[in-house]
Amino acid sequence: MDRHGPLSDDGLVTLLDRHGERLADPDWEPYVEHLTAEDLRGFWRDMTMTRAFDMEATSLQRQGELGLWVPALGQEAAQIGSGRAIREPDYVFPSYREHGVAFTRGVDLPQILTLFRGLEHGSWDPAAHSFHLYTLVIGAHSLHATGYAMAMDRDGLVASGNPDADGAVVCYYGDGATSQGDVNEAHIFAAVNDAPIVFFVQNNQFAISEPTTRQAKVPLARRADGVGIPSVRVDGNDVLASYAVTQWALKHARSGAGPVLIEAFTYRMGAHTTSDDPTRYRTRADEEHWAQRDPIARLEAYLLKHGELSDEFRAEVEAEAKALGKRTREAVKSWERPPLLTMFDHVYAEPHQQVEAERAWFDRYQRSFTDEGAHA
Ligand SMILES: Cc1ncc(C[n+]2csc(CCOP(=O)(O)OP(=O)(O)O)c2C)c(N)n1
Repeated sequence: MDRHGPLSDDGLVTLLDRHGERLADPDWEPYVEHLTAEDLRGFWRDMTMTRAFDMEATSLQRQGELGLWVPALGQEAAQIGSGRAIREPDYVFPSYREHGVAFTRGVDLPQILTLFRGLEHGSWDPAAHSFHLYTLVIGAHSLHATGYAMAMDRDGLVASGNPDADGAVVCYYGDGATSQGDVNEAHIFAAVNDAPIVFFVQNNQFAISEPTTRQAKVPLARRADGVGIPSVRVDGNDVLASYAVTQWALKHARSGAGPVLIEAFTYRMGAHTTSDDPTRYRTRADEEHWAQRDPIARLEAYLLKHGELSDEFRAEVEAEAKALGKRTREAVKSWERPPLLTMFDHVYAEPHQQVEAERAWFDRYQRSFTDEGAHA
C-alpha cells in the first residue's frame, strides 16, 4: 500500500478492525464510551435495513420499475455511523447515495424512489427531517450547504451558550466531487467564515470509472490543509469510528470553531449506478479484498463474539427488512404519473409571479392539444 497516496491507510481512525476486534484509541474513546450494546445492535439493524432496501431498489430497476438506481452497497458504516451522530437542529445536505443517512433521519426509504422513477425530486419534506433533497449535480450542494451553515450561525443556532441546543450542517459528497470547483470554493468560503459545517467525504475510490488515484496525489483529507480546515481520516467501513469522528466534528462546528473535513475511506462494493459495469475498470481481486472488509459483517462479528446478537433479534430485523422490501415494491408499482403541471409546485416556498406565469402558459400549451384547446 502506498503510504502517501490517496489510497493510503495511514492515520485512519479505526475502533473496530475487520475481524470485529475492538481497538483501543484513547483519543476517540470518549466519543463512543456511552454507547450500549443496544446502540450497537441499532447500528447493525440500520445497516442491515439500508442494505435490504438497496438490494430491493436494484431489483426494481432491473425489472424496469425505476429509471436508475444508485447503490450504497459497502458504504453503510460511513453513512449510519455519521448519521447517528446527527441530531436536531443539525441539517444535512446529501448528494444522491446517502440512503443510510436518510434512514437515520427518519425518511421513509421508499420515498427516495420517486426521484428514481422520474416522478418527483424526492417526496420527503426536508424541513421535517432536517435532510435536504438529493442533488445529482456533483458538488453543487456544497455551496448551498455552506450558505445554510452561515445562516444557522446568524440565526443564533451555533455557540449559543447551550451546547445541547447548538447545530451545524453536514454535507456529504464523494471523492470525485473534491475535484470540482464548487467544492473547493465551498471549502474556502466555509474556512474564512468559520461556517459551522462538517464536510463528509465518502472516498469510495471511484468517480464512476475514474479512480481516486486520478483525482489526487495525496489523501483527500489533506485538501483541507490548504484552506486551514481541520480534518480527520477514518476507516469508513467501521461504523464505530465513523460515529466517533462525526461526533467530534459536529461538536467542533456547533461550538463556533468552524468547519471540519472528514474523509471516510471506504469502497463502493456495487456499481456506480445500475447503468454501469464496474468489471470494465476494476479487478475481481480488488472486489474480493474489499468483500473481506464488509462493514456489516465486521460489526456482526463483534456482536456475535460478545453474545450480543441473539437469534430472536436477527429474526426480528430480517422480518422488518422483508416487510420494507414488500412495502417498497407495492409503493413503486402503485405510483401513478403525476399531472405535468405539478412540476411548477414547490419551486419556491411561496407563490412566485414568474413561476405562476410559466404554469399558466404551460397549461394553455397542454390544452392546445385537446379538442377544447384546438377550438379555443
Ligand atoms: C457537475 C456534474 N458533472 C458530472 C456529472 C456526472 N457524474 C455523475 S456521478 C459522477 C461521479 C461522482 O463521483 P464521486 O463524487 O466520487 O461520488 P460517488 O458517485 O462515487 O458517490 C459524475 C462525474 C454530474 N452529475 N454533475
